[in-house]
Amino acid sequence: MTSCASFIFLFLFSFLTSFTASAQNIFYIQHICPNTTTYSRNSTYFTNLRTLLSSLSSPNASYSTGFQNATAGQAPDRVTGLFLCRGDVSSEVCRKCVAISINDTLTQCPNEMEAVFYYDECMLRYSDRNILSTLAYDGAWFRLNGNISIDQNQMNRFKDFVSSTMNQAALEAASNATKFYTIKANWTALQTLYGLVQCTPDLTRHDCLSCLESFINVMPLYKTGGRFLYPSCNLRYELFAFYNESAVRTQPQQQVPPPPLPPASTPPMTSASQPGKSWFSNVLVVAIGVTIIVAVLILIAGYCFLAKRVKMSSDTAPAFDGNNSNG
Ligand SMILES: *[C@@H]1O[C@H](CO)[C@@H](O)[C@H](O)[C@H]1NC(C)=O
Ligand SMILES: *[C@@H]1O[C@H](CO)[C@@H](O)[C@H](O)[C@H]1NC(C)=O
Ligand SMILES: *[C@@H]1O[C@H](CO)[C@@H](O)[C@H](O)[C@H]1NC(C)=O
Ligand SMILES: *[C@@H]1O[C@H](CO)[C@@H](O)[C@H](O)[C@H]1NC(C)=O
Ligand SMILES: *[C@@H]1O[C@H](CO)[C@@H](O)[C@H](O)[C@H]1NC(C)=O
Ligand SMILES: *[C@@H]1O[C@H](CO)[C@@H](O)[C@H](O)[C@H]1NC(C)=O
Ligand SMILES: *[C@@H]1O[C@H](CO)[C@@H](O)[C@H](O)[C@H]1NC(C)=O
Ligand SMILES: *[C@@H]1O[C@H](CO)[C@@H](O)[C@H](O)[C@H]1NC(C)=O
Ligand SMILES: CC(=O)N[C@H]1CO[C@H](CO)[C@@H](O)[C@@H]1O
Repeated sequence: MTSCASFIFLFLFSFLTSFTASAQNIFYIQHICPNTTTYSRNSTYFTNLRTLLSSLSSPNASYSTGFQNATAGQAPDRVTGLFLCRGDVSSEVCRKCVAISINDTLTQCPNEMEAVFYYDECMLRYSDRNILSTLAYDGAWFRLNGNISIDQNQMNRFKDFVSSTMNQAALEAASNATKFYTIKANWTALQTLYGLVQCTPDLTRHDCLSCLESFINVMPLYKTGGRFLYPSCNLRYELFAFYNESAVRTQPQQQVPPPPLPPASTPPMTSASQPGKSWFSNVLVVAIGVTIIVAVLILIAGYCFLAKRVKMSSDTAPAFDGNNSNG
C-alpha cells in the first residue's frame, strides 16, 4: 500500500468511526426550571431530590420500557420525578440519555424545586407537587419547519391529511398502555408523512388524547414538519423518517408496514431554529462534514496522482450520497 493510499484509508476510517459514534449521541433540546419555588442546598428537599435522582438513574431503572416514576421523602419536602424515553430508542440509549439529563439537573437548575429537561431521546421531570397521573401544559416547547410550497387547493388537502393522520396516531397511542405510536402515510407517490406521538404512560386514555389533541388543534398545518413538547406528551411530524423505523416495525400495532419509499426529493428546511441541537442540525453537520471530507479526499487524490504520475486504473471515486439541503 502506498503512503498516499494509506493516508486516504486513514482519513476514511476516522471519518466513518466518528460517524458511527455520533449516531449514538444524545441531543439536548431545552430545560425549563422556573425560579418561583426554590430550595437551599442544606435543605431536606435537596437531600430528597438527590435520592430521587439516584433512584431514577439506578441500574434497576426500567430503561427497557422507557418510563419510570419515583418519589422521595415526605410532604412538604417530598420530591416526585419521572423519566420518559422516546418509544423507538433502545434501552441502552434510554439509559445514556437519562444519565446525561440527571447529570445536568443540579448544574442547570441548582435550586429550583421544579424542572423539566427535554432531550431528543428522553425527558426528565421532577417537582415538589404530585406530577404523576396529572396532565401538565406548563413548560411547553415547539419548533416548526418552513411552509410547504403547494397551491391553495393542495394546501387544504395537505392540512386535512396532516390533521387526520396525526389524530389517528393520537387515538392509537392513547388507547395503548405504552402510550406511544408512530404512523406513516403517503402524501404523494414520492412524499411520505412520518408521525410520532407519545404520552407519559401514567396518563389515562382521556388525558393522553386531550394532551395530543391540544397540539393537533392549534398547530399550523401548512408546515413541512413540526415538533411539540409538553411535560405530559409530545408530538412530531416530518416528511422524512426521523425515528428508527426498524425499531418500531417490530411493534404489531403497525399492521401493514408499507414498503420503504424513496426519500422525499428535497428535505424540508427548519425555518426558525430554536436554541439547542436538533436531529436536523445533526444531519446538517454530518452533511457539511461529508462535503468537506470529499473535497479533502479529492485534493489528496489529485496530489497523489500528480506526484506519482502513475496512470491509475479507472477506480470509482468514493461516492457519498451528499443529500445536502439547499440553503
Ligand atoms: C428569576 O429569573 C428571572 C429571569 O429568568 C430573573 O430576572 C430573576 O432575578 C430571578 N430571580 C431569582 C430570585 O433568582
Ligand atoms: C441553611 O444554611 C443557611 C446559611 O447558609 C442558614 O441560614 C439556614 O438556616 C440553613 N437552613 C437549614 C435548614 O439548615
Ligand atoms: C435494585 O433492586 C434490588 C432488588 O430488586 C433492590 O434491593 C435495590 O434496592 C434496588 N436498588 C435501587 C437503587 O433501587
Ligand atoms: C457530568 O457533568 C460534568 C460537568 O457538568 C461532566 O464533566 C461529565 O462528563 C458529565 N458526565 C456525564 C456522564 O455526562
Ligand atoms: C407561511 O404561510 C402562512 C399562512 O399561509 C403565511 O401567513 C406566512 O406568511 C407564510 N410564511 C412564509 C415565510 O412564507
Ligand atoms: C399496544 O402496543 C403494543 C406494542 O407497542 C402492542 O403489542 C399491543 O398489541 C398494543 N395494544 C393494543 C390494544 O393496541
Ligand atoms: C404508499 O406508497 C407505496 C408505494 O408508493 C405503496 O406500496 C403503499 O401501499 C402505500 N401505502 C399506503 C398506506 O397507501
Ligand atoms: C434501530 O433499531 C434497531 C432495532 O431495534 C437497532 O438494531 C438499530 O441499531 C437502531 N438504529 C439506530 C440508528 O439507532
Ligand atoms: C402513577 C404511576 O405510574 N405510579 C407508579 C410509580 O411507580 C411505582 C413503582 O415504583 C408504581 O407502583 C406506581 O404505579
